[in-house]
Amino acid sequence: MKKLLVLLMVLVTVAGGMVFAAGASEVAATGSDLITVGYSQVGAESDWRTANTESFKSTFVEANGYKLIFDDAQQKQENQIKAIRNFIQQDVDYIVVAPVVETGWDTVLTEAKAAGIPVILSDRMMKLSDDSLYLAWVGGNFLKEGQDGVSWLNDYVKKAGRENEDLNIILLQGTIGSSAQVGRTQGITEGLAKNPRYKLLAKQTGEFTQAKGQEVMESMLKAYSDIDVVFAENDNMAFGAIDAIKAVGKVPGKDIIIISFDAVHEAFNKMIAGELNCAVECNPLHGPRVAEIIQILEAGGKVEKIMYVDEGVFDTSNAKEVLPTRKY
Ligand code: GYE
Repeated sequence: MKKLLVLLMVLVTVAGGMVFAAGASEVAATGSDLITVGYSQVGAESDWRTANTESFKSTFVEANGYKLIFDDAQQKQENQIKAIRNFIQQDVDYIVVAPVVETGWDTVLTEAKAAGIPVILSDRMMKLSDDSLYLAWVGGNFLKEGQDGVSWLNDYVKKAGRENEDLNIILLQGTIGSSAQVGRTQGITEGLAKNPRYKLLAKQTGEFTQAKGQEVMESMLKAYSDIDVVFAENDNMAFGAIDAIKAVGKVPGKDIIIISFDAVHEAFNKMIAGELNCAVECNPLHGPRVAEIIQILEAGGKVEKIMYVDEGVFDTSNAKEVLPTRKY
């Protein structure tokens, strides 16, 4: 029999600025006492997603007192709904969901509630008719990320002395209806609208994938001859856009300014190479954060309903020095 000593302070602050309230307790973990967690993952569409999956798989291991049932929904909501129903059938202790889109979850979460299984949301948010259908959410502040991207552009324009220039802008969006897309698009478009010099030529989804990002950028380059700035709602779409820009003989990072979101390892390499100008951070390492929530609940404690992770902004000026410290 193995005992896991879990010491929880009255107030524990964990990385990312989340604050929990809890009491001190001891959780016994034996073969049969493992906490079973079903994780419904969106898919494997990006480097961010791969890092997120790895974070859950390396956290929810037997040595830490867990049995993880992992399901990859391949970016399809119907697969996620099936997975959640499966978790309910298997009577897991906790259901964790990274929802592909915001809407359409009321029925299945009502089923989880009726079965008495707590639901924790991670990464993207849901829009529900009844917020008691989930216990807590932890993830990035997508609206703020979008705003931060525009602030970076504002600073760049000032420093480069381009204030009196009209700038033609393209927005490559993520999966339409996902809270990462909704928040970032809102932050970006509202921010751009404040400056009459910014002309948003077009916005279109690249589904958060490199291949689609490249394809959409190719068609944008055909439709518009004078693109100055590209916002890509994740790094992988920016990588695709970089390839498309090179293919028409333009220099990414110089002829066309590129701003992306996530700040994965490869984004730093691209910033060091001068091909990507700015990467707004979105931290995918939610495994330990969700585990912390579960441990507090197991100890009879309470957690905040909404927990945002602190995130930064990186660009070509600091990429080289920051890269060695990056964990994803
Ligand atoms: O930006 C993207 C991924 O939901 C924050 O999903 C996440 C987004 C992330 O595919 O790379």
